[in-house]
Amino acid sequence: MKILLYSPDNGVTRNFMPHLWMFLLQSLTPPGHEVVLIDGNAQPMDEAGIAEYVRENNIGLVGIGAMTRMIAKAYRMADAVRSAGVPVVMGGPHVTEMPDEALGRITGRRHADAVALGEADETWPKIVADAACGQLKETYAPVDEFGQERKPSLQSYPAIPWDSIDLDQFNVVPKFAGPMLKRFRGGWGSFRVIPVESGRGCPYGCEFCTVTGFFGDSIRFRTNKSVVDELLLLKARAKSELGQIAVFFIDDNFAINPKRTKSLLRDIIAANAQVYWIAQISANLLRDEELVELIAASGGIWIFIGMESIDPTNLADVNKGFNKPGEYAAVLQRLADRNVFAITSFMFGMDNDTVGVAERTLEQIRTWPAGLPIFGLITPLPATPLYARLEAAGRLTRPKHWEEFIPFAMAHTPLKMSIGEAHAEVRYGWDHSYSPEAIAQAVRSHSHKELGYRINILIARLCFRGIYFPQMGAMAWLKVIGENAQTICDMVREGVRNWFSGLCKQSPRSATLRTLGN
Ligand code: B12
Ligand code: SF4
Repeated sequence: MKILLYSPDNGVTRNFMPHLWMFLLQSLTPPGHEVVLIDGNAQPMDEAGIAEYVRENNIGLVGIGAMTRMIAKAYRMADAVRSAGVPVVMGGPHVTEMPDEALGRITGRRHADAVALGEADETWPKIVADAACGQLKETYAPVDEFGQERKPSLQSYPAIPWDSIDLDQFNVVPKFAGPMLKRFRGGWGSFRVIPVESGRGCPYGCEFCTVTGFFGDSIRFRTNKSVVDELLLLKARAKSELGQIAVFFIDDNFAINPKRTKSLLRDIIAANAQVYWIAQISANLLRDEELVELIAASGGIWIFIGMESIDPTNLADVNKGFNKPGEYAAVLQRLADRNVFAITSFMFGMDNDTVGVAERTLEQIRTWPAGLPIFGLITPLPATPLYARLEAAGRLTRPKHWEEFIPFAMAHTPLKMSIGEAHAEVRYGWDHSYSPEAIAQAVRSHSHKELGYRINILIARLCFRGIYFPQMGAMAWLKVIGENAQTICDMVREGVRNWFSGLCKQSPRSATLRTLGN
């Protein structure tokens, strides 16, 4: 049987990396079946397009996975596939929380023939076998023989064949520039961000987050060896293609067990498996100097930190009191001292937020080493404690906000400001962090560092700007480049000057211009 795994886009931003579940399920598919992957972010497709694709390619089963914000598109695509006579199985966080919606038990509008609840590592082979003999069941749940939920162990994690998977659709280097860039400093003919997981689960239970409910508070890890082998495979592929890869460790909290994280990072260094990597780590765990040293030495370049708010009352309200705003500056300085930078994520519209929260937050941010601040709105995702609290209080204004996804729009009324005011705060945060002046200032603030680090900050800021300001397509990019021409030209001039004067001495970690460990 030929199986298509499809991940929808959200129509607003392009993900900079593919979703891991597709590669994982592909690797877990029993022999005898062919699996093709399409990520809507890389290969935009509409309903007619997917129907035509499944017909022309003789697809026998389509698997669709989606987060809540992509679910409306996922359902439309599923409807189109089913109209073409091909069965659909859906999985992922949204349908796990709302299986009846996908199966049409509430509205009568059915979108999926089957849903895979929770982690599907162990149920996927069964789903494929049932589909192959035309006996798909409605629901597949990861349970043991007594009907108790079973979380898959990651000890026997499958080897994802990164050396042979077709990754063309995930290369962010434009086709025309590839051949030329292959010869540039260790090879930049391709650049891909690849998702890798080293563990699952987070026990912290923040009120707005689905992770503790979905993956559970039991934390599971892969063996160090299997992670190291995966990095070596990826590194070898990038080298053979004269390209680059960066790895996003998608663990919810990569350092949730600092002892284990340190041992993994030591093993990565010992095996010369360093690649540039990004991970999510909560601020409280970054107090540990040794951990931060190892992060830098093993290739860590960006750490995503869910700061959420600079107001301890807000943090306590959402059960994230372990975040201490008073220590944010020290944590970020500790990282920046080792040339590791932070993606700092904030949510506005929290219960103690009042008008002016964005400027108050920016005042703090301006005192920190410049990184990548991002701003969103607190969103009640289905099955979270936050959703239940707001529903009980009658505060949900769009209880089924996912039926009509609107980016950066509240789905409930904040307590101390209006919905419109919360939206304006988010806009203020983005406007004042991603204007050409703000980008130039962020780059300048690192002028004591090598050029490579500043190029890293510049490119990252230009890309992240697109999370809020629509930036899809060549024209949008040309406009952004034009607006930031001064900063870009300054850096090009400096690079050319350095090159001519032979002063371009790069440290082993110089951010964007060298290949790690080659
Ligand atoms: C990496 C990540 C990202 C990456 C990008 C996603 C990517 N390309 O991988 C970035 C940082 C960009 C990101 C952004 C966002 N994310 Co995010 N992200 C994650 C994270 C940490 C890991 C995802 C992952 O790969 N997990 C590992 C894989 C193996 O698990 P999985 O995807 O769930 O797949 C398993 C099962 O669900 C199932 N399955 C999944 N799909 C399918 C499909 C089929 C057919 C089947 C059978 C089974 C199946 O099988 C898999 C194996 O067991 C998750 C949390 C988490 N731990 O999952 C949050 C998470 C998915 N993100 C979340 C959110 C809310 C967001 C944002 C909206 C945040 C924001 N406010 O901006 C944005 C939206 C981005 C967008 N595209 O529009 C939520 C989604 C909740 C929900 N109900 O939708 C999660 C769960 C975290 C949370 N806080 O609750 N995210
Ligand atoms: S620390 Fe992060 S992953 Fe863990 S529950 Fe809180 S928001 Fe979710």
